[in-house]
Amino acid sequence: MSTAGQVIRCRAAVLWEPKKPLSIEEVEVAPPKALEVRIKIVNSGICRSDDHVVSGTLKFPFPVILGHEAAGIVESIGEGVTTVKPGDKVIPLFTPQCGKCRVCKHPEGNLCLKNDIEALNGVLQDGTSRFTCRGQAIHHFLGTSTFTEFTVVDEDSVARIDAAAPLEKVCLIGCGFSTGYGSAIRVAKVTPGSTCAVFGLGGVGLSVVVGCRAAGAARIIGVDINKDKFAKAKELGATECVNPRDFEKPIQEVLVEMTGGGVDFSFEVIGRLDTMEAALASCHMGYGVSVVVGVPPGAQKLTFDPILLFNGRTWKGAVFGGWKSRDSVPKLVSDFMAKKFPLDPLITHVLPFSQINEGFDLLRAGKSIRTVLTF
Ligand code: CND
Ligand code: ZN
Ligand code: ZN
Repeated sequence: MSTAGQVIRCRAAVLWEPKKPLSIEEVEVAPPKALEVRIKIVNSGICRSDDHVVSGTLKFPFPVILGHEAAGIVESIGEGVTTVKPGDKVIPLFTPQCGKCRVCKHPEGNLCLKNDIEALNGVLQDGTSRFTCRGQAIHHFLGTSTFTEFTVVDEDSVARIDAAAPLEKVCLIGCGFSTGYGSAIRVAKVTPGSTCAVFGLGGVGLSVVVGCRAAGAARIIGVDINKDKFAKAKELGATECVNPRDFEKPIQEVLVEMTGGGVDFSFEVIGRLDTMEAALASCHMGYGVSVVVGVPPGAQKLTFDPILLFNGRTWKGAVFGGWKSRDSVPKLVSDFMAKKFPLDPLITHVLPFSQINEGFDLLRAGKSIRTVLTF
């Protein structure tokens, strides 16, 4: 029986307040309004950005349904929706692409002005929520909210993908893989023969490694305080790995020595101020480029020596690997299916949705790269 036009009651993981476990609750999901799409989530990965909200590092309104790295099937569409239809396989997009704003029209920009990444209001574009639980409205997360059996997103926050795509794998294209890979090939524009340093070898950092290798980097140096991450980094293309805790001197000095002056490209894929500065200082003067990929901890400011920039280094950053989301996600899915890059090595755990808190614990303990939840 069709559920279109009706409120759906289903399970969702609600975070009522920071620093608490997620709570699996029965929620009501309202039908999509005009230019909105209701999606049945099939698989969702757990990304560190979700945990940043749980830990309080990323300030967000509560209660909220987190999750922003998923794949699913369209259940129903609101009035005026033309780009997806019920039954389509889709990936929700935490960076929308309206196609009309100044950023969308700029050839390089991807942070569409319809995004909720800057304001963190926790609502859809019309300013309201489609979720309620125990009589209370629940916030959306970055226009996606994928830790739920059903979600509602704006039409410009969803991409239709190949009907043959394996959702349990391509869900990583919704965030981790695309963010890392794009940071290397689109944002830094890594060049053949270059030397790269990747700070943080989680799901996103390892995807930066994959991107550096695809771009033809000759040396890719992985940097992590958890040496258990090194084997996988090497499998994916890192030529060497270093643990800052093995050295007396700051890691930037180690990298400058290892590379005879500094790397061509560095990436901070952790979300810490000290490693952002270390990554910048690891770049060669005159031309080095450093990319901030890790989410900056809320309400903290950086002080650093501007001579680092004056001497010709470039410091930049981007969300979602700089990809224009609706244009790029279907192509990335096709590229995966054409075996242009792997996703399997990033998936270390698969758990039923009901064990979502276990998935978060694995991430916090440094034991998982990506846990994929099955609904
Ligand atoms: P994950 O936690 O899996 O990886 C981080 C890695 O950093 C781990 O392997 C840690 O051991 C390592 N680490 C921690 N502290 C240090 C340190 N001081 N020095 C060296 N290594 C350290 O996280 P993830 O890969 O899922 O995400 C990484 C970051 O990317 C995180 O901040 C997340 O919020 C962010 C991100 C950004 C975007 C975007 O659009 N730019 C999208 N999603 C996630
Ligand atoms: Zn993410
Ligand atoms: Zn736009």
